[in-house]
Amino acid sequence: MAMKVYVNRMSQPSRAVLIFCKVNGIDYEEILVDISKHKHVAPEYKAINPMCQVSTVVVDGKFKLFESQAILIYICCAFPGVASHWYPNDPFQRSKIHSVLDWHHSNLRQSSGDNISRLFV
Ligand SMILES: N[C@@H](CCC(=O)N[C@@H](CS)C(=O)NCC(=O)O)C(=O)O
Repeated sequence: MAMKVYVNRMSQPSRAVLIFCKVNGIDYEEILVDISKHKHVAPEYKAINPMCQVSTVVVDGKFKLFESQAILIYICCAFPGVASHWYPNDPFQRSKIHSVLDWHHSNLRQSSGDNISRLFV
């Protein structure tokens, strides 16, 4: 069963997950969460992501994961086809990846905002 990827392409974290899947040949099913129609706050979506944000992945209908960076790391670890340079085993190299991911979240993401639903009010 392909991993279900709940996204909205207006969202940078969504695009990061989608692009990473495409670049690495991951088999996935893209499911649009239509924020313009407030689908991200619908009970069905809230059941898989209580934060009501995109992106989220669901694997085998059971494993649910939100937060794009956690998803990217999960994909690196769970899919053997992902080249090791994306998430090296070496703790020194890996810590550099975490450092950049944390920096991105605390800096670039901060200024880009996380509430795109305001565009539709
Ligand atoms: N830290 C989260 C941020 C996710 C996020 O900010 N998603 C935004 C879109 S970019 C969202 O779903 N916003 C819902 C809303 O606009 O109410 C992640 O990296 O996955």
